[in-house]
Amino acid sequence: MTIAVAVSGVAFLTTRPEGRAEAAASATAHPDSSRPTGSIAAVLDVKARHVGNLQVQIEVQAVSPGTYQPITMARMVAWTDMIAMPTSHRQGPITLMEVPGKRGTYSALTNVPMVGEYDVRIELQQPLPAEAHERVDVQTVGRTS
Ligand SMILES: [Cu+2]
Repeated sequence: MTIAVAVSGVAFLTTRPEGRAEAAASATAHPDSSRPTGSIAAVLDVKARHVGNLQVQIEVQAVSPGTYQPITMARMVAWTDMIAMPTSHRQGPITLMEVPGKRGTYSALTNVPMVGEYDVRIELQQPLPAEAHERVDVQTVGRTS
């Protein structure tokens, strides 16, 4: 399990009205965090596991920092890349769908081409940008781990 924190950028804040709204809301919630840039935008808790037959189950919980309110109706994608063979079979974007009944939790099931260790990169695109990484070890094809 990885807990990653992403930071909102200046470009995002100046080009996206909802980015400004989010920053304003977060500033209200945390009086001490009045910094205009570099404020924490989202916390992504990423889990990735091999479920057998080269299939990887990805689950991500997205919450607002401080309040830990689930971030719902987000647009989120994943990329997988084999660590020992960078970019040779990179896959994505893989769309993660919000799990019914689990607000702020997103999941996807994907295939990797061969046994090995993979980097799973999660990209939260809407309503605010955030990124997180998790490693998953995909061993013998039939194994469930
Ligand atoms: Cu490979």
